[in-house]
This record gives sequence, C-alpha cells and structure tokens, in this order.
Amino acid sequence: MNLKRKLTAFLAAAVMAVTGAAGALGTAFSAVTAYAAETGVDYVSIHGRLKVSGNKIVDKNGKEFQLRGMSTHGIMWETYGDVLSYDSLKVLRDDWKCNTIRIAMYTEEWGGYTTGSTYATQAKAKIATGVENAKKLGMYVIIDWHILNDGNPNTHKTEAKAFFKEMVNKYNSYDNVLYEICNEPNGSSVKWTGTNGIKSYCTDVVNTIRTAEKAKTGKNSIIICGTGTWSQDIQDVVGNTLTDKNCVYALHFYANTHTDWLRNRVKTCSSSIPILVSEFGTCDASGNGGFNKSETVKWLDTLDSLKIGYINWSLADKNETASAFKNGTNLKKISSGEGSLTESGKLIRSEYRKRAPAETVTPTTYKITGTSNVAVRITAANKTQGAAAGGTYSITGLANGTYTVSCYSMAGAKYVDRTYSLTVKNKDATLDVKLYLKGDVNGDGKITTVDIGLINSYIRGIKQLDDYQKLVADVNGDGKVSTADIGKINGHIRGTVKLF
Ligand code: IDC
Repeated sequence: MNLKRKLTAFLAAAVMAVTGAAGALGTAFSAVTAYAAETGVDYVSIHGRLKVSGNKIVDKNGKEFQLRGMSTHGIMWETYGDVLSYDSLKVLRDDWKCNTIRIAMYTEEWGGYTTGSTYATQAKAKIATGVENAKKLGMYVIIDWHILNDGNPNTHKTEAKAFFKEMVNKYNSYDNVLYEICNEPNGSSVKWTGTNGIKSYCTDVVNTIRTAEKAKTGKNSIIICGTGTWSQDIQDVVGNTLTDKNCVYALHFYANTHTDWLRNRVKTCSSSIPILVSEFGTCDASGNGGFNKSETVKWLDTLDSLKIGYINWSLADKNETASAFKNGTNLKKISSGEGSLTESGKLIRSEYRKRAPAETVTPTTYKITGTSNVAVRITAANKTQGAAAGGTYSITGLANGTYTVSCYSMAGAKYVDRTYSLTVKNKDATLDVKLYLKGDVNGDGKITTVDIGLINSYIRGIKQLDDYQKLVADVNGDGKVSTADIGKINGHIRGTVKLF
C-alpha cells in the first residue's frame, strides 16, 4: 500500500475507532493546511524586523527603511475598524504601495479603551484582526495607544502598561509589530521633562515593554514616543532622549496648519534624534477643511529626503477632509483605483505610488534541501529526488507555498514511510528527513521496551504520539495503535515474532 492510501486508511480507521468508542486511539491525524499564494510584495519578509540605528530606522540588512502607510481612524468609531480586513489591507499594500498600517485605538473618546472593559475587549479583538492580517500580507503594523482628550499620557499610565504588556505577550515573536505608546500628549503644562512629564511616562512604559519582551523571546520592537503639543515638540527631546535606543520620536503635522516652521524643526532635529511622522493630514489640524496639496507634497519631499517615514490620517469614510474615502464606502472591501477616494485619498494614493521604491524579491523560486538518515526517494510538488543513507538531497524550482513532502524508504519495508508538511516562503527551506524503523516509536534506531512503554502510555491517554509515531507504532497495520501492536513488538524483542 502506498503511503497516501495507508494514511487515508489510517484516518478512516481512526474515525471508526473514535465513533465506535474502541478507546485505543487518541486524536485523528491533522489535515495539512493549504497556503494561499501571494502575488504582492511581502515587505516583512524582505526587510525583517526593523530597528533604530543612530537616528534612522533600518531594516534587517541595516539599510535605511521608510515606513509609509495609512492610519485607521478610531477602530471603535462607527465602522472604521472594518478596514483592517485582509482584503482592504491587501489593496492598501498592492494598489497604494503602503508598507505599514497604523491601528489607532483611542483611550478616552468614543468607546475608548479605558472607558469600559467591554470596549477594551472589543478593541483588542479588532487589533488582533489587524495585526494578523498585516502579518499575512507582510506589512508592518503600529499599535497606537491613541491618547488625545487625556492630554497628559500619565493620566492612564497604569492601563497603558497593562495593555502593552498584554500586546507583547501576544505579539513579541511577530517581526512586523511596532508600539506607539502615546499618540499626542497635549496641554500647556504637559512637557517632555518633569516628574509628571512625557519622558517619565515613556521611560516607564518602555521599561514595561522591554521587561515583557525579555520574558518572552527577547526580541525587541521599535517603540514610538509621542512628544508635547500634539507631537510637535521634538526639539525638547534633543539632548534628552530616553536611554532605550530602539525608540523613535513622533512628529505630527497637518499640512494646512503646520508649514515651513515645523518642517525646519524636523530638518534641524533629525540630525540628532530618530523621528517618525506617525500621523499627518493633508488638511487643517482639526481634520476638516483646508485641503492643501502643495504643502502636503512639500512635506513628503522633505521627509523622503531625510528618509523619515510617514503615516496618513485616516482610512475613514467620515464626512471630513482628512478621510481618504467618500462617505458610504464599504471599508471592509475597499477597491483598487480612485473610484471611492476623496481628494485627500487620491493625493495620498498617487503620492505613495510615486514615492514607494521598487522592491525586488530575488530569487522567485526556492529549494528544499536536507539530509536523510536512510536511503529515500523524496517527492514534493511532483518533483522527485533521491538521497542515500546519510546523504543530502535538493528539490529546486519551488514557488512560495506549503508542500507535502513524501519520503519513501529505499532501504526496505523495515522503515516507515513519512510525509512532512513544509512551507516555503521567500527563502530556501531545509528539511532533514528521518525515517523510523517499524516499532521504533521514539526514533532512537532501536526497538525496545521503551517503545512499548510509549505506546502503552498513549493507549492509556497519558502521552501523546504525533501522527508519524502512530504510523510507526501500528506495526500490524490495522489502522489503530493498540495492545495488539504491543504484543507484536514484544514478540520481536523476544525473537518470537518478526516485524520485518
Ligand atoms: C480626529 C478625527 C475626528 C474626531 C476627532 C476626535 O479626525 O473625526 O472627531 O479626532 O477628537 C490629531 C489626532 C486625531 C484627530 C486628528 C484630526 O491624532 O485623533 O482625529 N488630529 O483632528 N492630531 C492632529 C489632528
């Protein structure tokens, strides 16, 4: 029986065993999940986890990298969180050339995070949708603690710390996540320095994040720190940065309100501190009125020349100038092209398309290589390669995707054939093949009472066996792992039964 048929038979038997309450079997074999092929640019695979180097954000190769993207409006407002769907983010990535999405979660206004636990739960579910979809698409994602009414970030410092700790625990291993810890501190008494100042808030929250990261994988995400006067006072940070060097400082502008004077500040400060324009608008600071194309273009020219990233406000269809979409647009499934865009949306889309650098993904096909412990024939994507015992193999010309790699023993039936599921995504993959002897459940190359012990524990429900181990344990080939197999293996050890 070939392996596929064997597996199918085993599955059928497993189902029968479960439904028939035979009791000897644990879980049925898990299905291989198919991988949807991607056509667009997977920014995160190409550029990896970003970090701050000196006063610039750089990619995994140490090359300056500009975040370029769109911000949601408040994810709890109206239907504005809908835009975090896979389909809409894909349009932003492929048609708008955005490499980043910013998820704005208000802390106070309109179902704000701190105004009720139900809201907080809903907000986190929306964040999860956005982060997961961004990850699938290879886009960077900023989780934005969107203070505004709060004025002083210290107002909700306790909640902020708990929130970011939770985010780190969830997303620490994700290479695409950045944290923005206070959107726009504001109020005449809210300054960078001082005991109740922004710096002290940032120091505390950054500490919480770093401690949580250390407790997980130790990987470190970029943290975006807001600055005074609605994130305009970057000059206060110069000479007084946080000790943590993987932080950038936020500068926000609205093109019709903030002009040369603020651009000059950016030019001056950018030589000494890392800056990110984590929010900007094409209009008045109110978000409504004053659409200003020429000032917007001047800003983007300046920021491009300084290699500073920028994120536009906002992906809403609200009746206000800053909105990218016309009122009534289905945000869950936005379309490519200009059809549903406002003048602001049209400008941003066309500027981004012009400004995004070409991304090259080379090569476009990949290989799976590895070794094998015994002589095998290995098949993936209808390509077959052989490997000698202890030798290597290489299957080339594979596109991105998840492959079933089937390994047939050429060393006789004493070895149990095996299938692996392997994902190839923008790089070569390795797979060292290991076939087990029939009955050798722990794969140590011997058939012993230890293997019997494992099967026994499995039958009694104390230990799990993986799908391959179950095949190895099923020495009588009846599709079940049962005491009958133990009997046969026992006989083999005592020399009364031949397993092969
Ligand atoms: C605005 C929204 C508007 C909403 C208001 C709430 O566009 O629909 O009613 O917030 O107070 C910012 C803020 C951002 C503002 C935006 C425009 O970060 O939350 O959004 N803006 O006023 N800073 C400068 C401008």
